[in-house]
Amino acid sequence: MTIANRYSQPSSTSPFQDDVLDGLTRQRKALPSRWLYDERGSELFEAITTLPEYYPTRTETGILRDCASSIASVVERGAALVEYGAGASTKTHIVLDALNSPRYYVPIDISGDFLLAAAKRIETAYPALDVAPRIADFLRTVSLPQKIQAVPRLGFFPGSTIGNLSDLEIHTYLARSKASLGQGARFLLGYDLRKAAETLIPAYDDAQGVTAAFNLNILARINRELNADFDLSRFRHVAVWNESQSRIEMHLESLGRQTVTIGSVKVRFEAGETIHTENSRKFSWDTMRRMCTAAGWSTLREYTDCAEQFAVVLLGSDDETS
Ligand code: AVI
Repeated sequence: MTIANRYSQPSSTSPFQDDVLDGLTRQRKALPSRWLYDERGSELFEAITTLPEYYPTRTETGILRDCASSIASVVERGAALVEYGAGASTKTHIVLDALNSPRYYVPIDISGDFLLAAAKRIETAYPALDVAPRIADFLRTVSLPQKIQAVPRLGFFPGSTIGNLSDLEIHTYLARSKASLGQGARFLLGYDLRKAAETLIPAYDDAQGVTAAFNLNILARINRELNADFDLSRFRHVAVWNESQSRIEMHLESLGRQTVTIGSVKVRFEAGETIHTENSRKFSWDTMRRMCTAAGWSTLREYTDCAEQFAVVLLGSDDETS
């Protein structure tokens, strides 16, 4: 057995294992948030979206309902909707229902089973639509079906998932999606706005403990998939508002000094030491406008709810105006 440090990692065999061993042997322990979403994590996230404290999902859905016809009015008839994420949610239906005879639906997701099941549901609900799912990590370059280049294209990235990305990831994603959607494309982006910590903290640390279970589930996943022995009762979920970075951070705090074994590696925790598991960034209108502009998109329309909690923006090519 070895006590792990950044330079003594055994050769590992999967991206998950690489990330876990790398992240837990850093001085400030951290895990990439994408590993929160195994089957159980995805179920728990679905449950989070219906919590009374978690305003983003219902607020964005309300904005899309209210603004669907305005959005549809700037997308030509017979368009392709390209959704980044598995889709088939209420939000997808709102946009598809509002568009004028949409022709193609291209959902993109890394999780093949989830994607294909979601695509099937859309195919059943919209028999006239040509559904062409792409199994891919949309943070990398995705090749879109050639046939959609002949029709108007609308990219769709709802859910404020953009807030889970770093500046560099956002820039790369927005620039790549612009290049692959092609000239004249439109893009519909949902992101969360800055607001008081009194609203944000309960949204990420709810009374029923669903977000805590979602966060702690990553330790259960490490136990199961990497032969580890995390005692989940010796960690607690913490949500912190980081004002200077404008983000909610999720952490798992060690409730005492302890050593955890992951495969053949031992990892030590001091009491109070945390594993940083997720950033959820909250943007000002200006910050997001700047990021979109830097990636070659112009802001055509901006929509929000009456409490200005959440934003949906419609982007176009930088040489367009509405
Ligand atoms: C998926 N993502 C947009 C969620 C968020 O709000 O950042 C993930 C989440 N984490 C805790 N609650 C929800």
